[in-house]
Order: sequence, then C-alpha cells, then structure tokens
Amino acid sequence: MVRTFATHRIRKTQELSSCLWDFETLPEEGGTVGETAGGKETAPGKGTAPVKMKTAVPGCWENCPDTLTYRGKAVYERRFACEGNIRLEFKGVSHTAQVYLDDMRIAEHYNAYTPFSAVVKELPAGEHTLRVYVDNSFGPDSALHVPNDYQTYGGITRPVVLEELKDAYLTKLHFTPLRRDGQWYFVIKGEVKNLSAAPFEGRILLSLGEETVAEAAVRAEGNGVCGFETEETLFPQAQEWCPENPVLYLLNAVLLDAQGRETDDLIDRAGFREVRIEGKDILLNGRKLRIKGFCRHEDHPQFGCALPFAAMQQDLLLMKDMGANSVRTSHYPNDEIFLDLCDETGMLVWEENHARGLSEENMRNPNFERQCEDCIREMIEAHYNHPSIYIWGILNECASHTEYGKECYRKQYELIRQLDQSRPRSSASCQFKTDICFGLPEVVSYNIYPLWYHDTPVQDYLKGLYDWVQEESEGAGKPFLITETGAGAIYGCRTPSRVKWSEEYQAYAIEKQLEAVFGQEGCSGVYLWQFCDCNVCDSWFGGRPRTMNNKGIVDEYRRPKLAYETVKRMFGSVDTYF
Ligand code: ADA
Repeated sequence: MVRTFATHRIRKTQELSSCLWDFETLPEEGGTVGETAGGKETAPGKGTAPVKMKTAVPGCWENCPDTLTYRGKAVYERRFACEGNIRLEFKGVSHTAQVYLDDMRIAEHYNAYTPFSAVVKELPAGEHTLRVYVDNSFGPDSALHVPNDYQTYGGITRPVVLEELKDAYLTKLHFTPLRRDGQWYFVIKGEVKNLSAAPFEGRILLSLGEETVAEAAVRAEGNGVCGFETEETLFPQAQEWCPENPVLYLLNAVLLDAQGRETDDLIDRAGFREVRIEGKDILLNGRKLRIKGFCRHEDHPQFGCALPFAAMQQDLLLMKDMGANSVRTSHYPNDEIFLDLCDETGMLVWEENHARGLSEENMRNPNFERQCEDCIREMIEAHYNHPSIYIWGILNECASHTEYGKECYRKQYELIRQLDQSRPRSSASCQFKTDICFGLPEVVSYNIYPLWYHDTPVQDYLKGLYDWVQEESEGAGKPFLITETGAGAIYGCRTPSRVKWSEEYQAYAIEKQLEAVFGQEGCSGVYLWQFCDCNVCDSWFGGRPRTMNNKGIVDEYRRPKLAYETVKRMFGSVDTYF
C-alpha cells in the first residue's frame, strides 16, 4: 500500500514493495553492529559473517532476529520487468540510500523521512535488477541522524513505486484554498517535464471532485519543464474541511498531447480550509482554535518506524478516543499514509523537519544546512496538499539562543516561506527565557517539563515564561503553544506513594500540566509528550529506563497507562474552539 487512494489512472504504476526482497548485510572493517553505552559505535571485527535473508519491504531490519542491533550498511535487491521511460519513487529509506538499476547508479539520498525519485529513460525491454544500498550508521557526514532520544532504524522503511512514463509527465500539482468573504477560491499550480528532445505541446485539464474546474496550455522545450498556474477561481459549492467534518475533494490533473490524447495524470486530494493568525489567535476557517494534541514518534516494537496501515490507524483511533484534535510529527516528516489518514479523520497536523536537540556545534556541521534544506524542500513539495497540515515546524530544541543558531533558523523559515505562503511556521523551543528567534515565525512554541525535570508548580512556571515572551521577546503578541509537556511512567509500575516513574505520578503530573495550560490566558493549546513509549539510541540509556522514552500515555504496545483516562477527561473538558 502506497497511499489510501489511487494517485494515477492513466500513468501505469506498480508497487515494488509489500513483498519480500533479497537482503544482505555488508559488515566492513570500521562498520558497526551497534552502539556502546558511551555512544561510540563498535566495529564488528574481522570475520563477521554477513546476514542473508528475504525481508519485508517496507520494514526495519531491527525487527529481524539476526539483525536486531545491526547498525551499518546492507543491500536490498529485487527484479522487475519493464521497458521505456520509468520513474522509481522511494517514500523513505533509513537513512542513506544509493540506488542502482542494472549496476548503474541512478539515485542517492540522505534522510530517512522524505521521499526521493529517479527517472530512467528508454530502459530496454526485459528483466531488470534494482539494488538499494542502505546505511543507518552515524558519523560526521550525518548532521541530522545522530544518536538521539529516538531510534534511527535501518531499512527501506516506506513504500517503493515503479511508474511508466510517456515523453511528457506531470511532476507537481499544488492546490491552495483561499477564503474570502465567506466564499472559497483556489489556485492550482503544477509542472510538466518533457523527457524527449523534441518540444512538447499540450493541455492540462484540472478537476475537483466531479467538476472540471480549469484548463491550461503547456509547452515544454526538449528536455525542459513547463509550469502552469490557474487564476484564483471561485468554487461556490465548496464544503470546508474541518476536524469535525473533514471533506476531501479528489484533485485530478490530466495531461493531453497536441492530438488530445491522454498522456499522463496526477491525482491528489484537496480540502478547503484556511489557517490564519490574528493577534494571539490561530484561526481555522475563521474560528479560534485550541490544540489538544500528542507528539508521536513513528515507533513500534514489532515494526520499528515502518508501521503498517492498521497500526497507524489504531494510533489515530486511540488519540481520538482521548479527545485529541492534533498530532505533532515529532521530529520528522511522516509517512504519507499516516497523513492521508489524518486528512480523512480530521486530525490537524504539526509537521516538522528532521532535527532534534542539535547544539550550535552540531549545527555547524558542514552538511547541516544542506541536509535541513533538502528535508524541508522534500517535505513541503510532497505534503503541500494535505489539508490536515496546519503548520510547519523546524529545528526542535536546537540552538535558538545563539546568533549562529538564529541565522540557521532564519534561513530555514525563509525557505519555508518560499515554498508555502499559506501556512504559519513555528519551532519548539527549550531555551527558557533565552530564545532569540521568536521574531522569525508566526507562532511561539515551548517545550516545558515542570513536575518532571524540576518541581516548580506548573502554573507559576508557565506564567513566568509566557510573561517573559510578552514582555521581553519579539514573540510578544503572537500565538503561544506548548509543544511538549509530560512525565515518564513505566507501564505496570503502580504505587500509592506516587513516586516518579509510577503510572500514578504520571497521571498526577499530567493533570496539573493540562490544568495550567488550559488555564493560561493567551495559550492556544498543548501537545503532550508523548503518545506512546518509544525506543531510543543506546547512548541515551541514562535517564531512559529500558532504553526507551517512557513518557507515553500508552506504552510501546499501545496499552493504556493510568494517565489515559486523565487525558481523556482533561481533553474532554475543553472544546476545539475557544
Ligand atoms: C525534549 C525533546 C523530546 C524528548 C523530551 C523528553 O523536549 O523534544 O524529543 O527528548 O524532551 O523526553 O525529555
């Protein structure tokens, strides 16, 4: 399964995943089989035999008995028959991929959480061999995947698709809804690429649901690209998308050649909804929004980060059962299937680029800027149309208190603005009363842990921080969100004495935290850290019993802790709109 709906009717596509591929580890001198407690990687030593097996794609090799702790390189292989122009799309490989088709290198990609593709022209008829070299090791070249408070799994962790292309094909289709005087308008932008040496002339037909809504002429030079853009078009019959009634429209672009023959298509989904900032308020379709959300890692003991469809849906069901209206994809862009489900179920999404807790020294890694920019670009290009995404986040808990850090934040915010003018931007900060970046985004966000990492009464702590933002930072007058708060609990650790790590303590702390957040004037809401317990890297074992981040409201198997009912009661006590 690649998406929850078909993205082509004319372009021929075939999923290459959802089956077993040949797999072999490539341990090498200096290669690794895991981390030591100190965060250094251990070499496997000479004579480490490679592991060969058939393995599931998508999947993580940490879920196979022979490669439970393997960190290093491996190769995946499968064969397929095809001819002509083809496009291969990888929705996610963790974390570095080199792709070979019949021994020819066709793609290279860094970062587990964003898609990439390769186009190969005029492939001869017959069987072809696709080989993907995957590496999940840490090292100086990797600025974003570092030993961290979550796991960097290994594998082809999201779907792989093969597409057959004619000479001209659609590369992009972006839908922007606009709301004016109670009426809905839209603008659709897209791009056609010409793979042949001769110029291509044709037309694009655009439809929304059953209606053809626009048409555009396109002309692309030989091997060139051609953009198209509709006028602002009124869509009087639009039904708006909102959490209570998430109405989706099929957005269909059909490319016709000069003779009027259907050449290619792209199908996506669109929703009419508006996110606007007015003073300290986040307005959704003109109504003042209150966030009741969860931070969620893509993590499961049986599937690593490659959760199957039903498991994703179950996570959403549980979050909804607790009364949540939003999910924060901490700390990286999520699988599109999950975003599809959020669109369908009306779950608002804070989607963020990949970066967690990087110091200024980490941010000075020569690859840092490029790797962040690639991630932002790939995330926004691919996820632009999801109505559920209401905000873009960047650089969770990085160096937003230093001048060097601020320059990085500024560049990344600007890049987002170039790619998307329609959504607000923010960043979850932990720089208490020292953050200097709040002048840059539209929304000010803080991660706070009173009653967990320190015992300051939550209300006092939150008010102190909020007042500081209003009185002494450039964030004054902007919406203010709590993007993390929570407490740890080991599932099954129960004691009436309510010590830390017990379920009783977690439930108590969360009640106090939510009470304070919902009572704080000017606060637009909260994301609890976190939905489920998750694996962390070995070097994080200290302060992380079981080498897991145990702040889940459900444990890693999604078994509810005592706090589940507390969250349900507290989330249930306030509405989605103020
Ligand atoms: C941070 C961070 C999370 C997690 C959390 C915690 O705020 O953003 O990734 O590490 O703290 O559990 O302490």
